[in-house]
Amino acid sequence: MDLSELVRFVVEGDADNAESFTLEALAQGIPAEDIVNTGLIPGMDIVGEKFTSREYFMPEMLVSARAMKRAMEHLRPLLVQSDGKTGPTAVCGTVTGDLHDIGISLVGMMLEGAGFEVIYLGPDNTADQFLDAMEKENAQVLCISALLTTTIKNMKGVVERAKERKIRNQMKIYVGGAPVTEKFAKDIESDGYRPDAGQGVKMIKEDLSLSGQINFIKTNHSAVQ
Ligand code: B12
Repeated sequence: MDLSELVRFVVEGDADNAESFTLEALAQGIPAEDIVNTGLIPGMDIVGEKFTSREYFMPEMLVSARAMKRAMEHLRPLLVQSDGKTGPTAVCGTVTGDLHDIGISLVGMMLEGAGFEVIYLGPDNTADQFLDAMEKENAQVLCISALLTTTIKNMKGVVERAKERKIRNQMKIYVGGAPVTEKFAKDIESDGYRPDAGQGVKMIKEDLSLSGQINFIKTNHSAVQ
């Protein structure tokens, strides 16, 4: 099957065809990861380019996002299939002001697939919302995402707030999203960055096995307001 057709369906915001193509591709044995990486994501990249060149506006971006999400519903069960072992817990979401939740939901799915317990907070979370969830769930890993140059600064706020609440050393904080760079991730003192969900999950797994998954949040630490 030619996945460039799926690219076109996403670009055109044709959710019905994106969905039926995805089902057909799965039936033909094309791996879910390939459908995401070769069909859906390149489609969204073209949508972004069209937005930049003012050929597309918000409504077009939105219908394309819906088409991608419709296809993702069928890929989710495959991406989250794991060996059933209960692994570490990860909290995932986008930072304050950022509604772009497709990428971070993919990160969450792939973490689940790697055996993590995932608490998915969705879009637009304050630092305290993230950190409250980390404490409530005794989570070890925090994955935060931002797609806007105006919202990536809120990632620094999450790291700083974890320090203020004196829980920074009890968790790993990973960052991602199109405007994020390796340098930015270092500057804000996060634990790491990767440009895509697959590489991100690999990094997190390697990191946790190196640090032995010990010493993370274990008590209900009260927040310093
Ligand atoms: C779809 C979309 C929207 C949808 C979002 C729907 C949704 N529910 O997500 C809607 C229509 C709501 C939207 C709104 C806006 N958008 Co918009 N949007 C996009 C678009 C086309 C695709 C984003 C996407 O889903 N990509 C596919 C996913 C899978 O990729 P991803 O998020 O990058 O995630 C991957 C990696 O980055 C990584 N990753 C992501 N997070 C993390 C976290 C960790 C820890 C790790 C390890 C990895 C990781 O893994 C993912 C998978 O491999 C992009 C263009 C683009 N190419 O990115 C513009 C884009 C991001 N949007 C843009 C803009 C300007 C806006 C608006 C401000 C427009 C407006 N005038 O109002 C608003 C802002 C709304 C808000 N407050 O957030 C600009 C941002 C420019 C900038 N430099 O800041 C872009 C780049 C378009 C452009 N070319 O100008 N948008």
